[in-house]
Amino acid sequence: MPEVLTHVISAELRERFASAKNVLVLTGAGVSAESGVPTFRGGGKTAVWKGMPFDVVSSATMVKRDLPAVWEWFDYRRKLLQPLQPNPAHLEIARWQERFEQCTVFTQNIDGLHQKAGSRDMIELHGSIWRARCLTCHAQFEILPDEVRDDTCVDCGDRLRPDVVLFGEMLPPGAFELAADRATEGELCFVVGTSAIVYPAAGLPEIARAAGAYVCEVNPERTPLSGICDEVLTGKAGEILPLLAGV
Ligand code: BJW
Repeated sequence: MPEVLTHVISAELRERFASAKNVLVLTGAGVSAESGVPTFRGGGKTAVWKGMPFDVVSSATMVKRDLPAVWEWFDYRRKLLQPLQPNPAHLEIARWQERFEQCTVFTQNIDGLHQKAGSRDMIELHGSIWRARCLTCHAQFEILPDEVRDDTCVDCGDRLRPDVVLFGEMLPPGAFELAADRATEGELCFVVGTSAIVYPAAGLPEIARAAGAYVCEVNPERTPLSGICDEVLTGKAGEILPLLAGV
């Protein structure tokens, strides 16, 4: 027998969604879980690499100590990501960008699946696994699927590293400032598939709420942000977000 969906979207959220002009969406690893991308803190292949917890291998210290090991870890993950496709949650968010006057998507994800679903003008808070960056001149280079990536910068000759924000590193210059500005402008803020423990990204819904946005969390589990949300929709993003399509 097919599973009966019991998610209840309140009349208030329906009304706000129907009339909204400026919508914010903060996404995390959970939005890609139904596409087959492991989350960080729910177990799976992203949590440990060759015996090292991800916050050790994905760290600024490791880039200094052993850059080839960092590349090996990111090359491995890019290969796993390459065939994966956006799921109904990514597709619904991309449709919101067509529907609303302004819909800003802040993502902590580096997998590129929002863009594959058609999202545009993303604020990529933690960078992209599909780019490399020069250690010295910071020039950025796209890494195409199936491409043998370069190790050195064609501009200055120094070594390249993944263009991803690792633990202990600052976000890309201006990214958080832009995100925080946008967060103050939204009427409705969705927080989708993030454990909301990594800052400063997890601070964006708090900024939005303080500025008057109605904040709605979509997650199978409660998070430290659940308590400040106006509405918590408990379940998978790929099942819940499409329920708003007809609103
Ligand atoms: C579903 C689902 C489905 C499952 N549908 N949902 C204050 C105190 C202490 C430390 C700090 C602090 N402020 C800042 C820091 C340091 C640190 C930090 O926040 N640490 C905390 C852990 C405490 N922050 C930083 O280092 C940041 N930089 C910074 O602050 O610079 C200034 C500074 C410099 C030096 C020192 C101190 C400050 C940068 C953070 C960059 C994070 N980078 C990573 C790794 C990227 C590289 C890689 O991929 O390897 O980014 S960490 C990892 O966590 C990744 C993610 O983007 C990020 C967030 O995780 P996310 O997306 O929330 O995933 P999960 O797995 O945690 O959660 C998945 C959720 O989905 C769960 O809730 C599930 O229930 C749910 N779910 N299926 C919907 N179908």
